[in-house]
Amino acid sequence: MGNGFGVALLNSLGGGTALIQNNLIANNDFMGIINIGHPHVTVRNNTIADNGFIGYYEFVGAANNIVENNVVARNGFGFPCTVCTATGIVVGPVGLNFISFNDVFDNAKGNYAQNTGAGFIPYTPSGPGEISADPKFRNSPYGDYGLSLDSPAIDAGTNTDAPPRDLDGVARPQDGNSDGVPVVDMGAFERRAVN
Ligand SMILES: [Ca+2]
Repeated sequence: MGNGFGVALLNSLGGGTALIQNNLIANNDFMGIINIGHPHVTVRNNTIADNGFIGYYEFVGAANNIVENNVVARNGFGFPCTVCTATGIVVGPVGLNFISFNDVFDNAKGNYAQNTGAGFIPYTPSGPGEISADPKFRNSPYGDYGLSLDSPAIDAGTNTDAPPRDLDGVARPQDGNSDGVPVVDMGAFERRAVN
């Protein structure tokens, strides 16, 4: 937190893969996650919020990436960008990604776009489960990005491939909405079941 970038992937893994999960990436001056040139990256169960510029940004060569179970909220209020049409999730020129089960909300310039290299164009994520609703962090001004009891991100992710514990070590999934079915929450923090 409080850096220029949260996570930067700069084409250093060659043909390998990368996994970014269970991170709180907040209040950085610039991008939350910047991915220049990496295919086969998985971005899962991160809370990416209140960063000055774009929450998740891809550029040339980045494709076939999985972006799921994240909260991407309130990014882009600290950096002027007249050509940007989104500051939530911006995919690269190829745009072949698997984007599903994210809460992408209230990003300054818009939630989704594709950067073709020549400019930003509209982008609609392919996957199911995308929502755009206030994630209702418990107390984000004081750094608490856990979910309030009435957060729409609770039990709204996918259990498939979700990490077995959250950033605080809480076991996933928990039945956070008391409907009898434990489902993973979006973001880095899993709300404990009441009972
Ligand atoms: Ca849950």
